[in-house]
Amino acid sequence: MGTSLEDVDDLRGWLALVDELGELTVLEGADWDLEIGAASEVNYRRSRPAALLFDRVTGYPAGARVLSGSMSNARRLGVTLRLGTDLDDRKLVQALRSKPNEWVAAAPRFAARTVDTGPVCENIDTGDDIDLLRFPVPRWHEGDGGRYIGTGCAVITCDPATGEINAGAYRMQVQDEGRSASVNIESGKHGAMHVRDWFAKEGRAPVVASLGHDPLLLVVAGTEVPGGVSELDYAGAVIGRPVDVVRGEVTGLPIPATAEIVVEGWLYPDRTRPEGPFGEWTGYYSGGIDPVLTMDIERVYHRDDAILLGAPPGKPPHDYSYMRSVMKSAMIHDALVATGLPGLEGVWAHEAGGGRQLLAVSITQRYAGHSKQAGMLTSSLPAAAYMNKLVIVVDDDVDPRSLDEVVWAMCSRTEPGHDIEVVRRTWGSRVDPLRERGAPAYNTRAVIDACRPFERLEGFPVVAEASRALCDRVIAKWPGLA
Ligand SMILES: Cc1cc2nc3c(=O)[nH]c(=O)nc-3n(C[C@H](O)[C@H](O)[C@H](O)COP(=O)(O)O)c2cc1C
Ligand SMILES: [Mn+2]
Repeated sequence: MGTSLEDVDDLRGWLALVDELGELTVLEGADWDLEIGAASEVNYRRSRPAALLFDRVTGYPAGARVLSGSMSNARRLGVTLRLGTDLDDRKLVQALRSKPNEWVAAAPRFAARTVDTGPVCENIDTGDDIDLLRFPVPRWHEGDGGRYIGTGCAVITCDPATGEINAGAYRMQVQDEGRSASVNIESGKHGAMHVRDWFAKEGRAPVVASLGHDPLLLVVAGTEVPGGVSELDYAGAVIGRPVDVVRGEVTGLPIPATAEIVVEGWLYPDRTRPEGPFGEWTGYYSGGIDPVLTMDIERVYHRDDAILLGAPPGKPPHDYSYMRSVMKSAMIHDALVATGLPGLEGVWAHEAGGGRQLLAVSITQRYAGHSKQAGMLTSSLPAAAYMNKLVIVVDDDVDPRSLDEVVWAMCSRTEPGHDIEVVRRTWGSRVDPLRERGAPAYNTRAVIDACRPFERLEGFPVVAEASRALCDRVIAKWPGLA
């Protein structure tokens, strides 16, 4: 006993603390083929999902493990963000207020620090020894086209001109019987721009991918940290000390020194493999099978008894939808504040929309047009633009986190004839179930003004619910009521 937040500097320290908090369940004897995935799904649909650590996976030695459900509640997400060991939903959201902007500002002071070696170097495989299937890589969903080693991963690239480092979670499917892995980077993502620039400059792109690590690395790689900020430095700002990295033997790219499993190699423009289908965060096998860039792997670094970090998406709620909702809500809130928009009260990125498609924003209206401005801004922010579908702007008496309240406001305050703005040919995705096969990845979105008309704020019908004072009076009279 006695692990504290300050002691957590890798996945093992994280697991020790989470175990002490009673938040970890170990499951033995699961098959990598579908059973790990289905058990994970059953788990995160419970009201109090645990973190699940799979050991003694069928056909694999004890110690070769897979973790899922790492951040599917407030307590474990709070631990991961080093914000506290006993946070609930409300306290976590409060503790996160203005943190994303602070972390962006602090990142340069916590730049990743190069060290000579680390636990990730305990084993380094090269040449014919490279075999990704030495790890118990799950086939997560019944309709998946293969085994995905990269779900909770961090794909590290650099800008060939500036050297700036990026880390993004881009799914990776095992290819060539374990010799290689495809890296599915959607266009417009920071990693995609690095790879494109390297192809133009040198004909190949250096890549490192961490496949098991402190779940904080998944948070920063898997959410929209602003461009120009290295996710590794941002993670340092979250922890309050720099992340230690060793330099890759082949590419020189930074490798988190305490990572569990890391692959290093190159992408080439003409080296692709058929990829997918995969059960996506939209809730569908929506990507189909497409050729995707596949890594030529030259090194596999792994700790003894390595742990793979899984984060399988699917129909929400899914493995990381809670994490995404909380983080996106905080990041979009901070990004809106940074635009100078007045009167912002709250933002919520709903899990039902995978944390992207359905955003609710509450404001105190200050002028005619304010509510539509808030909606249009939100929908276009770099923190929110990718695959957004609906932004619903509500007044400050409506809780943006409550779907019931948001829908009630929409039903009663939206005049569809002039309060729904449709914006076409916006930033969509290959995984959009509405996209026609082969069509470019645009989508269409709507900004819904569910605020009372500004010119009628005074005269608008009064909401029919008991006042706080009246409620307090009856509760004082019959305390058992509340
Ligand atoms: C578990 C997980 C899997 C993801 N898979 C992909 C993916 O396959 N392709 C992709 O482009 N984005 C994927 N994302 C979203 C990106 O990680 C996210 O947009 C992130 O901001 C990308 O980093 P970047 O902003 O530095 O490009 C995934 C996110 C998570 C959390
Ligand atoms: Mn980035």
